[in-house]
Amino acid sequence: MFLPESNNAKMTVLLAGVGGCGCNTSSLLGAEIQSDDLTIININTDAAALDHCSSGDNILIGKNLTNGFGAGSAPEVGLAAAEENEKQLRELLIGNDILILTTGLGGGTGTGATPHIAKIARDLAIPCIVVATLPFQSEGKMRMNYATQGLELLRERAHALITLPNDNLVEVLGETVGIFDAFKFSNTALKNTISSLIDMLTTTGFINVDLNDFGKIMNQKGDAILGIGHSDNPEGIEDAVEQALKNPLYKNIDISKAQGAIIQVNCKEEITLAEYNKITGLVNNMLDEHALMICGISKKQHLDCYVEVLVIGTGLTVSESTPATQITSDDIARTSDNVKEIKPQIKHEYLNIPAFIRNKGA
Ligand SMILES: Nc1nc2c(ncn2[C@@H]2O[C@H](COP(=O)(O)OP(=O)(O)OP(=O)(O)O)[C@@H](O)[C@H]2O)c(=O)[nH]1
Ligand SMILES: [Mg+2]
Repeated sequence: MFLPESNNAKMTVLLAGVGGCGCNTSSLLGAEIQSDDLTIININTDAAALDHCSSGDNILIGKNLTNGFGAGSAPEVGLAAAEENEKQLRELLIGNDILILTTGLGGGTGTGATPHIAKIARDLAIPCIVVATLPFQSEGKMRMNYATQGLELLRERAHALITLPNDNLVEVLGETVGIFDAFKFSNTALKNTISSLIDMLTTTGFINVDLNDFGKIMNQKGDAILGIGHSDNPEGIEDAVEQALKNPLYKNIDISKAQGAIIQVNCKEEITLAEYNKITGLVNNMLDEHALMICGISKKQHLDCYVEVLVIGTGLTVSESTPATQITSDDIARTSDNVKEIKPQIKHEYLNIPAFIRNKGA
């Protein structure tokens, strides 16, 4: 049960990247967001990969077990590594209102250690949200099997599980996309998703989505998905809602089946009541009449568009093996719009190379 402990209006968030992919994401986020309410840590069994994280605090797990050379694609080694450092991990978690774990499922460290860290959070009654990528089918059956096993454990232990299948990314981008571009795109999508989540949790808006609200929605059983839409002008509000509700990365999922939804509206300048009602009304019309819906709005001067609409749908079933349905060129354009250009924030080119390729010595 997701039961917030804190009485503070603001929440302290601990973001932990686990394994190569996870640390890539946490590192990217650390370079972008500075907030007193946010702590970022990079957790890995791979000492060399940790050395290249440009932000956040590094935690090397399983040093006695792996000598700092990684978990060698074995989730049981990732789990044992987390167990080796359990005391330290527990101490890091204590005192935070919410934990966000980000990882790439399919390898050793992320797949093995992330469910264990989620378990520690559950023992400590700290609400835990996991944002995870699923491997490409082309990475082989074994990686997908590991990922599926990791997902099962995370479904039991995390309060909310947001998955981003890597295969959907390539379909969205087209078959000819370069592998590095596909990963950059996916890392940006991951980063934007988590960054919006953190913003929503740590910024006090006019109508505030607080941890209690968040908890009610997150307690819906099943998977969660998150969609973001933008508009540069008042006329584009409907399109922004549509973008958020029809995120092509989740094309197998019908958001109208969500049992709970959080809608967060961010605006650069004050929007009208009619515009706010239009946004919430459009989402409401899409959902089942029994779905629980919570809305919030914040004014954000740094926003680079007129309005940003964020929708988290919960109580859904994400089928990782369902083949993708056809998507249109409109969907592709929308997704490219959603994912803003990656700014050159990372000092090391090294981090632009996907972790699991780097680990193969590329
Ligand atoms: N989107 C995205 N996915 C990645 C990236 N790096 C790895 N992945 C995915 O994440 C899965 C796990 O890879 P890693 O994160 O390198 O594995 P790990 O958790 O460090 O595990 P070990 O290296 O075996 O200890 C891979 O099978 C890929 O599908 C990345 O930069 N972006
Ligand atoms: Mg690794």
